[in-house]
Amino acid sequence: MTTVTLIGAPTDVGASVLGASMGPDALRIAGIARALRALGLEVRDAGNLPGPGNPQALAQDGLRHLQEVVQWNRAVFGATAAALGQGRLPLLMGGDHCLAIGSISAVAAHCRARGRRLKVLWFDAHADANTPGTSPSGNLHGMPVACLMGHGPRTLTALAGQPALAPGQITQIGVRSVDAVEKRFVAEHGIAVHDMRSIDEHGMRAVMQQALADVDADTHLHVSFDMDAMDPSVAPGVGTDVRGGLTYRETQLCMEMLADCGQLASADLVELNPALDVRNQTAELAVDLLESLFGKSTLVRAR
Ligand code: NNH
Ligand code: MN
Ligand code: MN
Ligand code: MN
Repeated sequence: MTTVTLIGAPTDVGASVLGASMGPDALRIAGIARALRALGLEVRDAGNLPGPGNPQALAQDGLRHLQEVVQWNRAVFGATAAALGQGRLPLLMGGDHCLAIGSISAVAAHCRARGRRLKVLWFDAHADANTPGTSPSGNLHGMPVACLMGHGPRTLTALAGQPALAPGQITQIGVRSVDAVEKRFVAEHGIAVHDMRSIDEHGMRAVMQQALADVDADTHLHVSFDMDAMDPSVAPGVGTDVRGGLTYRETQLCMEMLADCGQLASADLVELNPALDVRNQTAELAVDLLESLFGKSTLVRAR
């Protein structure tokens, strides 16, 4: 049986807009634990990690709140490693997307120690591949992909001792906003990006088949889900919305295909911003998607 540990990381220190710090409680209020238990999973809510407040300071050397981001990511790294060490599936409830540096670094170290292949599926409107030198904002939630590949401040790139990911280990889905210089990083590293145009042209089924083509029985699959991947008409509770995003059904199909592949072993649900939401609908949507990700299906499925 899959056992899940919910890890709350209530912070927005990596973002420009305040409010993602309320994400974990919005997910709890939307019934995340109850919904997963109803699917037969054993769920433990580890509560919220402690960490520093948001100093709302200006960028220094191209980075905002580096110290605070490092502290939060050390906490996330520790909690993620602990859950994995207990044979449980860590589900990080963010918080902004800078926290994926900590969760995925822990996952990478875990996989390295066990000789397992790691594959990350990154759902996002953004590529999150800025570096301190290219970021227009200095916000670290725009840099986790570069950091995980070894480009960024050492305190973040070396969380797991060495870069967590090679470019071939990550596939991005839903991208539609990439900064000018960030585009070069994506191209030069050959990151697999299924942007919205590619989803329009090929359809989500084909895109997901391609994204999962190299996932086998030895693969640890990590899903990092930024709620702004979805269209703002269905997911208004995010800090940096970009029109033209994933529809409800496109996203559900992704989750259903991920459940069918059977290799999910860790996940992040980030960038949910209750301060900008309408009646908690984006949190409820997130719970809906997580149910599908963890195997809820309309009909009995022949596997
Ligand atoms: N690319 C912009 C930046 O680096 C925006 C990033 N915002 C996100 N990323 N929400 O997922 O600041
Ligand atoms: Mn993101
Ligand atoms: Mn984003
Ligand atoms: Mn490189």
